Amino acid sequence: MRLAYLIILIIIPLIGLYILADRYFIWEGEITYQTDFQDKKAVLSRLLPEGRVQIQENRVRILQEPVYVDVRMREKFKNASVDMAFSPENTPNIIKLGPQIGPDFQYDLKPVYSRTLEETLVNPEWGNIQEDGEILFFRKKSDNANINITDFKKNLPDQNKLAVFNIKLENPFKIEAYRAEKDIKKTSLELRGSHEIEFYAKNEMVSITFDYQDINRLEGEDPVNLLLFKGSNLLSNQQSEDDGISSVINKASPIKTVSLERFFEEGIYTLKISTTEDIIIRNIKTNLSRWGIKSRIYLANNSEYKNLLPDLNLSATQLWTNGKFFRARTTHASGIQEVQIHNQTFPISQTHQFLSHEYLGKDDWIPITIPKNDLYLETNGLYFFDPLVAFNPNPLEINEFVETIPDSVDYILAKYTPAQRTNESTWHLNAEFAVKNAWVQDQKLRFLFSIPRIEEQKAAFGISNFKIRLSQ
Ligand SMILES: [Ca+2]
Ligand SMILES: [Ca+2]
Repeated sequence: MRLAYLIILIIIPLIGLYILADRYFIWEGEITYQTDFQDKKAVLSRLLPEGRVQIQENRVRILQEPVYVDVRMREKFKNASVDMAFSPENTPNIIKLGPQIGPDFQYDLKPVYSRTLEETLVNPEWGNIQEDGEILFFRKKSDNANINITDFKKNLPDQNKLAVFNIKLENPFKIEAYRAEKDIKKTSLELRGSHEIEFYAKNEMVSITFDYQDINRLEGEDPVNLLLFKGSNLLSNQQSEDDGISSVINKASPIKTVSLERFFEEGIYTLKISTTEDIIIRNIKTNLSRWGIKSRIYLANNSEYKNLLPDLNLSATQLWTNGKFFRARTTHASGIQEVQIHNQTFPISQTHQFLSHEYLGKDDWIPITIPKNDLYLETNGLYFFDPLVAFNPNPLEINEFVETIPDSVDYILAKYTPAQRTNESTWHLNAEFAVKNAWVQDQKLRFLFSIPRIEEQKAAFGISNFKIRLSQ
């Protein structure tokens, strides 16, 4: 009898207090939440928006992106460590995850999964060494006895032989037998919206001028920003104002000009033209002898714009690239066409849909012919309007487009935590995030999954358990 009283009066309230305390207080400066995403929890939301996921009996499958989960955050925490159990079946090429760090779409995303790297880990042709969260993959055919990551970084191989993942290396690119040009050459091009130019200069004065027009087809002002970078360092920033017309009048401004002139020490530089899609860049005039347009190009010399820009030259565009993976889209019926990529036909057969193409040959430089333009084209390299200015300053970056490692690549340097292969049907992903300066709203911190190309690849990311440990 006394024992029963003891239980009722002391032990049960103690258990209750412990449960409450566990929910509302933090033990030892850390707290762990977990969910299978089947139900909404007080501390973790489901994966949202609901229309992008499919709930199955033992897992939730992400089919479209982005999706997010809200984590309750009543206290300040410094770190979040995530452990996800997932199905390795039909995974997407890349998964990025990260906390919100500002309003709207500001997330500190980092790649937490790469199918290409996971496949390379078990590929018998490749060996690897792992040090401090970094992995160096090497082809077994080459002599790699006593290789280590620290020495490898000090003495990098030729960039044609190297691929990188989630890692920034000091760019050692140099051209020994280089002659600076003084003459300014004009290249006619018709580019819509923001573009980036990457170039090499060597102790020389460089002048770069763009002519552009504002077609005033979209609501809003159309300033043009010219941002110059060396690596991630911003060297200069200049802004040209809108033409004064921010409404939709479908009338082009007269030609306007932005230019940059300065001395450059030897190195690789990036010039970003950041603007709206009302701006059509008409040409570039420069004495640069090595330059290309980086990753994304949007060609505007199509009949769609002829009424706005009557002097538009509608002939086919001829480009060269060191890229290997392509994704393209047109937004107008007049852009339906057959693009030639190194003698292979890449049909752009419908509007508003991204189509992908992978070049598996061994050539370093690939010609691309775009008969009708009006094409938004992405690649993992540079585009050149003239093969004489072509150069290859960067190692191949393994991103969402790279599904096959080209034969020319002998080494891959990656900052990556491999998945733990718990058993055949369940693997685990582990990732750490700094959340000290994260954007917490209504005591909730949002984590976003960004899975580029998941729909296009008809892939899925099936999660059976999501665990997050927050610590101070
Ligand atoms: Ca506008
Ligand atoms: Ca305008």
